[in-house]
Amino acid sequence: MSIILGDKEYFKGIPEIVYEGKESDNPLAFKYYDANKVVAGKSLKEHFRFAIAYWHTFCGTGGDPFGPGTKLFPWDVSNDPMQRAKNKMDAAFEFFTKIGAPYYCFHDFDLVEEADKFSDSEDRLAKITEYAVEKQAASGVKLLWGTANLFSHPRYMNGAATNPDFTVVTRAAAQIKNAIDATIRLGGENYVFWGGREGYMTLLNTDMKSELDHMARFLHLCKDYARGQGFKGNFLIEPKPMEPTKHQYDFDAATVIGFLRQYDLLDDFKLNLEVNHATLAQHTMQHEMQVAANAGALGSMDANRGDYQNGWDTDQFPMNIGELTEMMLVFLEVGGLQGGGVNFDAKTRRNSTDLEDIFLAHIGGMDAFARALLVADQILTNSDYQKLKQKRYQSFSSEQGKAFESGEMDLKALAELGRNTDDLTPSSGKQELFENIINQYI
Ligand code: XUL
Ligand code: CO
Repeated sequence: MSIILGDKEYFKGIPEIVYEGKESDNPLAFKYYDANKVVAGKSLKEHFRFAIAYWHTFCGTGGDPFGPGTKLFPWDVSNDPMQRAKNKMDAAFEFFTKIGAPYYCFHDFDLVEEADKFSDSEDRLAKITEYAVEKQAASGVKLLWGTANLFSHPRYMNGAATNPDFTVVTRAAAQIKNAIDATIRLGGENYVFWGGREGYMTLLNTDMKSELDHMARFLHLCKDYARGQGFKGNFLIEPKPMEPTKHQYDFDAATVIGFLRQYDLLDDFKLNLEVNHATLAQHTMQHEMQVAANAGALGSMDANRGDYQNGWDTDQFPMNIGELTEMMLVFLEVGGLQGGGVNFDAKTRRNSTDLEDIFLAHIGGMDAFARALLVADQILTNSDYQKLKQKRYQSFSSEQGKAFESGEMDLKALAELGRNTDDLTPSSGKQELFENIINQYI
C-alpha cells in the first residue's frame, strides 16, 4: 500500500506508520502491530482486517450535549458540499494509507451531506461513490461494510423500519436501497444494520409485535434486493441495548440471534458486535462473542471501550490488555471472525484536538489488539489454560456422561445415577488460577 494524497496533504509531517517494536519511543510507530507477523497460522493483518470508521474519524467534530464541536477539520471548509465531501475523502484515504488500515466503513451520509431533496441526496451519493471507486483502486483500500444512517434526521424520530407511519418506512427503503447500491458498487464485503431508533421509549404508545414484524419484513426485503443485485457478503446486525431509545429491539447477541431465528434470517445474517454495546448490556464482550460464535454468527466487530465509572456509550479507543486478552482467547478458540474485521468505532476525546491525535488513537488501538492476540496465542499454546478448562468437564467423557450428551439417556436413568451421589465433592472452579494465567502471560 502506498500513501494516497489528494490535491493537498492534510496530515502534514506524519509519515507512513511502521512497526518499530516495543523498545521504540517514537509515538508515531507501532510497538506491537507487526502487520506481517504470523500468529496461529495467519498474519496479524489477516486476523484483524482493521477498518477505520468514517463517521467518528472524519465527521465527528466533538460536539456534546453541553457544547459544539471543538475540532476544526481542514477538509471541512469549502462552501460546496460536493467539494467538502471530496476533500474529506482525500483526507480519509491519506489517513487509511498512512496508518496502513486495509479497510474502512461508512454510513451513506458520512460520505456526503444529505441534501434537502431526496433526488439531490441520491445524486450526491452516486457522485461521491464514483470518487470512492477511484480512491479504492488507487490505494488498494477496501470497504469492510457500508450502512445507512436511518436515525439522525428528525423524520426517523419514531424509528425507520419500525416506524408506526408507513410513509417513513417507504422513505427508509428509498434511502437504504441507495446505500446498498453504493456498498455493492464499492465491493463492500458486508452490509451492516445497526438499529438506530428501532426500539421504543414507552410501551404505552407502542405495538411491539407489529414493529418487530415490520423490522423482519424490511430486513427480508433488503436481503432479497441485495442478493438479487449479486451481493454475496454477510448482512450484519449490530446489537445495542439502549441509546438512543430506552429499549432497543436489538438488545444483545442472544436477543438478535433469537430474532433472526424466529424470522428465518439466520442463513444470511450474522452479528457485528461492539465492545461498548456489550458492556451497556451488562455483558462482557467475550460473552457476546461466545454467544454469537455458538450460533455460527460471529461476523464482525466494532472495537472501542466504555468508561468504567459512568456507563455511557463513550466509544473510547481500546487499551485494556487484560480485557482484550480475554476477548482474543475467544477470538482464537472460535476461529476468528466470519467475513468481517475489526472496525474502530471509536473517537478521540473532545479535547484531543490535534490531527496527530487521530493517529495516536488508532496506533494505540491496533497495538492493543496485536499485543492481546500475541498474549492469547501464548496462553493457548504454552499454558495449561485449555487443559484446565477441559478438566472441569471431564466427567462427561465417562460412558454415562456420553450417553447423556448424545440423548441416549432418559431422565429416569439420569435420576437413578443421581441417587448414589451422597458423597459427591464439588470441584473448585479455580477462577483465580485462570486469572493468574492471563496475568502471567501479559
Ligand atoms: C452506534 C454505532 C453505530 C454503528 C453503525 O452506537 O455503533 O455507529 O456502528 O451505524
Ligand atoms: Co458501532
